[in-house]
Amino acid sequence: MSYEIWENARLATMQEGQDANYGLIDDGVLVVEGKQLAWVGPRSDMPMQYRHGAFMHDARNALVTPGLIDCHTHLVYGGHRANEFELRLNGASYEDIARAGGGIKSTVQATRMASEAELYKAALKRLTHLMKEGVTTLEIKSGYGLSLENEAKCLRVARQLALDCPIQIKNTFLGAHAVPPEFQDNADAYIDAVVTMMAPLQAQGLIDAVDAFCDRIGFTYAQTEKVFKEAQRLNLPVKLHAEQLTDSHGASLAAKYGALSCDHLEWLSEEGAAAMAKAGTVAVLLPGAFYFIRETKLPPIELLRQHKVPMAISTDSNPGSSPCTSLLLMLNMACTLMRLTPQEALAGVTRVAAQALGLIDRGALCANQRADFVLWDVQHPAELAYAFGSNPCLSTVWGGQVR
Ligand code: DI6
Ligand code: FE
Repeated sequence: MSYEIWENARLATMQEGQDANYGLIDDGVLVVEGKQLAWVGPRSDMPMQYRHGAFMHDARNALVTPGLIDCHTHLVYGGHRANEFELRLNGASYEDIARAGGGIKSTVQATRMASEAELYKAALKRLTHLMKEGVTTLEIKSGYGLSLENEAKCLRVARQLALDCPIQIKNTFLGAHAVPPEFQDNADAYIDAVVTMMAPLQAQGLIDAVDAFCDRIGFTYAQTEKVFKEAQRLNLPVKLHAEQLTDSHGASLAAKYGALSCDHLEWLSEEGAAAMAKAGTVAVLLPGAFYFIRETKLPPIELLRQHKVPMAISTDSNPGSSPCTSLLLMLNMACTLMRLTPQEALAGVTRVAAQALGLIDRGALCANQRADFVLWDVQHPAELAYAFGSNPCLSTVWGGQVR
């Protein structure tokens, strides 16, 4: 097979250990073979064998980073919640609205009413926006259907998006997101139903991982563990919405089940952080939700650093707490609101985000990784986190192809 060579690139390789300075290579070359990177490095070191018969691309001195990875989204849902945004501006809190039957439950109603085609159309718009900013892999959670039939409907939409669009999508089953109206006041019975949904969804090829919302407006520690036990039995990896509104010890529980990630984590304790470090669980920080529901308690970034828990950043794109389809904006907010360095933030949407999805074939620019990369109209990678409200993406290469 012949090679395609991208030259005149300034590379931020984001390789492990090298990202003290983003793994920067000033006059860099990427050699692509099929869907993979065959060689990455400075032009002066490139073995001549690759040049023979290769197709050449001029990156025109663009900055090149790995394709961005959005590792926590709820992209498929019906309707919107601008009305609740108004209620909150008139004094109600996010939790007040949830308890009064709004919140997640109102989106569940809209999602159940929507046809598969309507859900697809709405999600495609959001996906297109993310892709325009260089997102090449993302996760989509269910969790607004809350019955076998409606969860399957949403997960099929996510699978269809992946078939139709140049992007890879990981599906996560979040049946344990909220208690649906037909199980009102009987969360335990609903959890039993969630447990029975997993095997059929897996048999239909619709799920890659399992998530739950463990919090005072979500599910208890014991209920969450029931879900995890079944996931473990089915060999499905788990992750958790943990310690968003309270310390419910979700992080320790998730770590006990070898979770890929714990997400939100505003109320994470030292014990939780230590457990995550030991289990190799990634902390997924969601600055959009922190900002939009006006949290005042920051996730304990210093604690995560001390315990060497890898930090990923994601949009949490959803209608209630983060109606956001800009991963670049999250880079900026992770720095301004949560005080991550631009380098930590960029690792958080590339290498560490890949880890949060259990993917080892992407997230950095080096040989044998997927040829997923983005050309940016900026001089230095810190600019990606620094500027907000603009999109410097020039083009995106996904699996070796310009998309
Ligand atoms: N935490 C969140 O931030 C989203 N889900 C969750 O468990 C919000 C979902 C929503 O408000 O619709
Ligand atoms: Fe979420």
